[in-house]
Amino acid sequence: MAIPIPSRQLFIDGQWTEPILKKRIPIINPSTEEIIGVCRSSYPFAFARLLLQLCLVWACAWLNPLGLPPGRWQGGVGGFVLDDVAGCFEYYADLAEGLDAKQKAPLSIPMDSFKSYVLKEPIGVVGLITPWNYPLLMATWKVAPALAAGCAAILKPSELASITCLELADVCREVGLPPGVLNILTGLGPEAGAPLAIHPHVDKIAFTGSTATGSKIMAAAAQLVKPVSLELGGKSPIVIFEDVDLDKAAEWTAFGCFWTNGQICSATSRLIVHESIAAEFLDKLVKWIKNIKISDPLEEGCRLGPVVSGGQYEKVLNFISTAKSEGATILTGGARPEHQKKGFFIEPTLIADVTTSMQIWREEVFGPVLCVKTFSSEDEAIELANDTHYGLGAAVISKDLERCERLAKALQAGIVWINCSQPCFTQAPWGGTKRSGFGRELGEWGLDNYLSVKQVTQYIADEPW
Ligand code: TXE
Repeated sequence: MAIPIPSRQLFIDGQWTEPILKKRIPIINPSTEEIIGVCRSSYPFAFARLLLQLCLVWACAWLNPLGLPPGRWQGGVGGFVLDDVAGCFEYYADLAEGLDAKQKAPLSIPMDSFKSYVLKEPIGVVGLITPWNYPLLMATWKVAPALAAGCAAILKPSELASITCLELADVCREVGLPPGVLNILTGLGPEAGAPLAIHPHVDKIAFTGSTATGSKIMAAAAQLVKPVSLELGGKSPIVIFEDVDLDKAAEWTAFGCFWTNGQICSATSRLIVHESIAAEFLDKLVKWIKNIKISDPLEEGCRLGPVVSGGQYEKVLNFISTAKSEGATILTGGARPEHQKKGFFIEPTLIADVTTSMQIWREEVFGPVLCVKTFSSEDEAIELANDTHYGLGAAVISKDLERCERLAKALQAGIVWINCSQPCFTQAPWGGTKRSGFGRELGEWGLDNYLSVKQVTQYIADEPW
């Protein structure tokens, strides 16, 4: 079924605006490789001053919590994971309501002649740069807390998936968000994203995407000592102990890596399994993987669609061929499915005989590729799991809950899942350690990302000090 793609411009100061740059970015359906729409490419230097002045005005004037009727966010958004998107807006609207009450509570300080309290204030104008996987949800994780904090925002979605984000603009108008509070600029990273990082009137950058781009943004922002929060790549482990129910563990393992085609920063793409059950477990896992239905996502029963783009398709296949050339063994998958003649489809792939120096063990694939190593002791499992520059997620599967708790402490990751992989809740902090970035999205931590803490201290004694 063909889905009509609305033709959109840029959303600035509450208006659909034609960019000065006439460049168009084609939108390609990854299932059929057909061009199904175009997206505008902006070049903010041309109108940056006007835009940012407008944002500054709103950042100063619009400090009150959103207070929007939650139900209305559900209408007209369009796109993926709509409940999560709506839930996230509702959650931050509620948190914002309580913000004033939490402020001004007196601090306990050791001198009676002084009274101190804290004000939490909007950081100002924030640049929100988001990736193509879960485009609307990733944008919402930033837009909702930023607006709830009272900031004015410029959202720069990925050039590969901007359309659903642009739909947010109509919702903003529908709910009466004042013009200029949320602006949406589409375009390429270096042209539409990079200027936000170096512009003096953008007070903070929140970014989700690759570690390489995150590092560039951090370097640019450092020139102005501009705060950044970064949610970057991952190479998350899933550790399977010998006491597990093999079927359940196989299902969580497959889900943890292949859900959304492995195109999730937190995908548990390194399987670390106890040697005593490895053969039987891998056998079950291979059977499970072979049963995954690969098709156009619009087809009934689809479990795995195409990867996002031709570039990503080539990149993932290169990872697989490098693994083979380095001596690894493909247990299942490794190629385009025979029945899919068109589209960027790749079979879910399981790779064994991996060493810790191989590219497939070390680098984020961002595709349906799982690699496996075995262990013999808990210490060895922890060492293998932590053997990565990344630190986003980690999963441990075992019936021994004390052991799971020990691993939860020992694993170097921002999120640890016990007896599951990938669940994500609006109330719980999300983010990584090491090269997976810093700062936390979601929960109250997500709101703090956009608030600046001000200490106010008053001298209250009569006599001179
Ligand atoms: O990501 P980028 P891309 C991984 C994945 C993928 C690779 C590249 O492996 O193959 O990254 O994908 C904007 N200044 N992940 O190119 O470059 C860009 O326009 C400012 C992992 O899509 O990180 C987009 O809006 N902004 C990841 C956003 O940054 C810049 C999710 C992300 O793009 C910029 C996505 C610049 N210099 C890809 N360059 C995850 N772990 O969640 C680009 N951008």
